[in-house]
Order: sequence, then structure tokens, then C-alpha cells
Amino acid sequence: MAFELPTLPYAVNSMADAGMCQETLELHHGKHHQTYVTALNGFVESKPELAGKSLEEIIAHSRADASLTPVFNNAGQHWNHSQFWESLSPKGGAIPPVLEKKLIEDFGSVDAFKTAFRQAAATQFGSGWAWLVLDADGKLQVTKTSNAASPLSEGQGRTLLTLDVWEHSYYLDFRNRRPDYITNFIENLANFERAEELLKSA
Ligand code: MN3
Repeated sequence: MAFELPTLPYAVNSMADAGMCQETLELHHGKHHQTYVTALNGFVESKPELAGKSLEEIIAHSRADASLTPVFNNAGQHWNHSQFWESLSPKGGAIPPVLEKKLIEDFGSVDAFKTAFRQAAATQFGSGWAWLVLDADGKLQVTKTSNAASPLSEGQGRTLLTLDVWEHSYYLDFRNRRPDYITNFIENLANFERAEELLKSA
């Protein structure tokens, strides 16, 4: 079974007024993410050792093997982007009560969480990702990873929310102003409802 580009859970023009235009989503999902999926399927076809493995198994298998770096990069980016589309919502930004309580418990305040997330996303040098995860001790943490790495590949915990900070994710809307893209995500686009659902089911 070939890997497939997931369908976006909202219309491509649904966030145009909230800082993510249709062209950004069309290019990012339809071109960038599709390219990772196509490349991954090519590797699976040409490397018998990958046959029948799940995406998570391919990421684990290729992570520490330098000869499989291109496999890791494309598999990781497929997983990361699949998380990212689910982390966006046209009605995002509002933090529901169970998640809010847990954020206050683990960060001291909602503002402290937002500051930590902004800091992680802004200081990820070059390309990468910022994450809200539930760690092995049941505590919320903000982490960042470079390129195609993720909390899954780095063993940082269970992903609740992520933000892509590769330039292709914000250049049309925010040019070089990554901090504005990050703040807009937290305030208007972040799907905290889903993060809470994942927290509850953990
Ligand atoms: Mn991307």
C-alpha cells in the first residue's frame, strides 16, 4: 500500500482572512507535502527492507542509519506535515478548559506556555518545527526539532500540536517575519481543541 497525501480537514481558502492564504496552503499541501509522499513511495518500491512497514516503523528504522537519511527525511516530513494540518483550524486560537488547566499546571500560566512556544519556534535555526508534547512523565513540554525530526523520532513524547517553521510555510503571508507568523498561529490558527482531545485520550 502506497502512502497517500491526507485530505485537508478544511477548505484551502478557509484561513485566508486569518493569515494563511489559499496559495500558501495549495503550495504547502499540494506541492511540498505531495513531493515528500511521492519520494517516500519511491524509496519503499526500491528498498525491499521497507516493504510492509508503517510510517512510524520506517521513521524508527531509518533514523540512525546514515545511508537512509533521504528515507528518514521524506518519511519524517510526511508524518510532520500530517500532524501540522491537524494542528490548524480556521477557528483556532481558543484554548479549551481541560487543556488550559493543564497548561497552567505545567507552565505556570497560559502566557508562560505561549512565550515558551514562541521562543522555541523563533529560535529553531533554519528549517524545523515547534511542538507541544505530553512527555513520558505526563507533563506538557514545548520542544523544537530541525528539518524532518519530530518528538516521535526523538522520543520527546506524544505530539499534541505542531508548527512548521520552514520558510515555505510562511513566506507568502509574512515574508521574513517568522515571529509574526508564530504569534498569528498561536492566537488565530492553532487547533487547541484537537490538542485537548489528544490530551484527554492519552
Ligand atoms: Mn512544510
